[in-house]
Amino acid sequence: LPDVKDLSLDTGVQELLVKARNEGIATAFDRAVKMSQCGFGSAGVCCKQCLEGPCRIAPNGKGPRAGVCGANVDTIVARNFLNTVTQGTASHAEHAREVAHAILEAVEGKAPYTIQDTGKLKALAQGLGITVEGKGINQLAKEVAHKALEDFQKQQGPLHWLKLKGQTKEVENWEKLGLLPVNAHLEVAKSMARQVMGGDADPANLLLGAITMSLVDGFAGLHMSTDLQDVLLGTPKAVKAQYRLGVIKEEMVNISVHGHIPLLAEKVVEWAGKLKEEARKVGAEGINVVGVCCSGNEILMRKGVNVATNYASQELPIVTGALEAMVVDIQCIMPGLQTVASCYHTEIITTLPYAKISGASHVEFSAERADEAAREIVMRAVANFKKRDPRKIAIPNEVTEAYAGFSVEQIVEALKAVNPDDPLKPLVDAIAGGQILGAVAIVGCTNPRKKQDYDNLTLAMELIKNNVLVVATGCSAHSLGKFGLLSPEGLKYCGEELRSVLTAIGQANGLPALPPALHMGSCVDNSRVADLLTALADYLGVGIKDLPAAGSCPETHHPKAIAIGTYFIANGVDVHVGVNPQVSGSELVVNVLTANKEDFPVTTDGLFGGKLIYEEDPVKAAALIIERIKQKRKALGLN
Ligand code: NFS
Repeated sequence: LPDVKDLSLDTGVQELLVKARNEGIATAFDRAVKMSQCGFGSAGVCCKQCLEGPCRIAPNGKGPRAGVCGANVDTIVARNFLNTVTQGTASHAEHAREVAHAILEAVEGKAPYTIQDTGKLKALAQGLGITVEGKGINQLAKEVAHKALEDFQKQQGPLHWLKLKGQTKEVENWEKLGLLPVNAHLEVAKSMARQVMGGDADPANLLLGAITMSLVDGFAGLHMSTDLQDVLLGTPKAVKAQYRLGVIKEEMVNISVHGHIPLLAEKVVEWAGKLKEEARKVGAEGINVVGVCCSGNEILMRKGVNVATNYASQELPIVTGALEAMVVDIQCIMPGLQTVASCYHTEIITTLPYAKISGASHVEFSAERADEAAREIVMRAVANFKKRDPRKIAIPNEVTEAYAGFSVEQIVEALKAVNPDDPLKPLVDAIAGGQILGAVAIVGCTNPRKKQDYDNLTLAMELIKNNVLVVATGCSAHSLGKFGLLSPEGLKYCGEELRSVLTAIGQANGLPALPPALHMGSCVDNSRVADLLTALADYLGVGIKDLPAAGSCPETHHPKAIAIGTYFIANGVDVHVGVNPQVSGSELVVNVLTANKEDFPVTTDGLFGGKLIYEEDPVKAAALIIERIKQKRKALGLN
């Protein structure tokens, strides 16, 4: 097995990997070493769509050039890509739908939540064409939730949320190309139908299908989730919190929340506060909730809850021996958690009827049962405190301070301190003047096949050194948080000009400076990144595709990340991935997704203005991104 130093940059993770190995426990990092990657799957050339196969087309030119049905490698690779995007989209759309239902149940008095951001609710209602005057908050919320649910039902016209949130010039382009999605469920079903044996066999058409699917992801997934969550749970404002495994406290009952849809996580935080006394009865000092993955992001953004770790090392909070419960909902939850937990006193608690793990406990969560379920989960954790084995406890002690909570509203608020009448102007001026070269969103995951946090951090460092403004979401934001880039301390890594801009904005707000990377939230909150780009494009009267901006997912692992990336490409934003996107088996697909428009007849670059950049080395990737940013600056007439 490799040295733990090569598996993660996080010394706390390294420490616990050694402990796990000493105790004979395998983690994702060690499983990744033992599991060799299938060469056919890696190239995207394996087809499992029917029982004539599985068929595969060898990338080296040897063997059959078509499957039994006659599908060639381009069809197979394009279809597999569409499948990946569809999986990601389905996850995000279900997320949004759950929140829409929760709002309905809340305003009907069936679920214990109350609308938190009435201003945002009214703005949403207005944008959706709902009459606002004379209506109470609950009535408005109900109508907005109904509009949201129509995006899962209606049979004609584009998604409401696309009309609401799409940038005008980009929407015109999608319409011209006939790509506008109608409803999320319809499009997911249609995508599955076109992937079926004997369905769509035209690779270019399949890739356009992936674009439509990604618009569902962006609008009925990301935007709708964020918008409705902000209405129901509050729009994030700047918060300060701590990162790394040291946030787990030996004297406390520790509960980690892990997953994605914040309805449950919020309630666990609430009940942990209410049940402190129960913890004292079992000899603990209190109850400590820590975040993992995107549930961690959600409660960090809204409640300032500390974050223990991100995706690849999600098993390691258990290895501290001091975690009483890990409560999960859906997405990015390793089934291996239960195997690790069975070596400790930790209880893994699943909560959704369609996302269970065998051997784990199950406490069913729904918006209606939110209080009951959260109470039971916290009480179980409290009861587990006494089951600890003191000989197994080892908590790494490092923590890092970080700021988060940078919603677009918060960013605009901060800019207002510089220019109250025209808040975007200071930002646009800094970009136009070259103090800020461009903006990059570092997004997405960590992946046990890559040294954890290393690529996310290295890429961010390269960019800020070159005066590129960095915003971050998802598990990559956690990577930056762990190593100081979400704190003003990290300013020392910035180029001089970027540092002076961030310092000036920070000081106008009574802070020493803004951090070099702004944490904008979970993966669905990539919608906030899109909102920011839309605001800048509208301000300048151009398309998003014209902005000197890019996205990067250096340590990609999930289909959701591919769906989000495709959504940004559809908006004209270049998207870098640092992990093989599994399309290399088809030259055609590779060219459509990655070539410059001058170099191939049909490309996403030509159709939308954005392309996929695949580069595993984060330093080289940063150079490629900066190069494209400079090209876009030039096209805008900027130096
Ligand atoms: Ni995004 Fe968040 Fe993390 Fe990747 Fe998974 S938790 S939704 S997919 S691994 S960033």
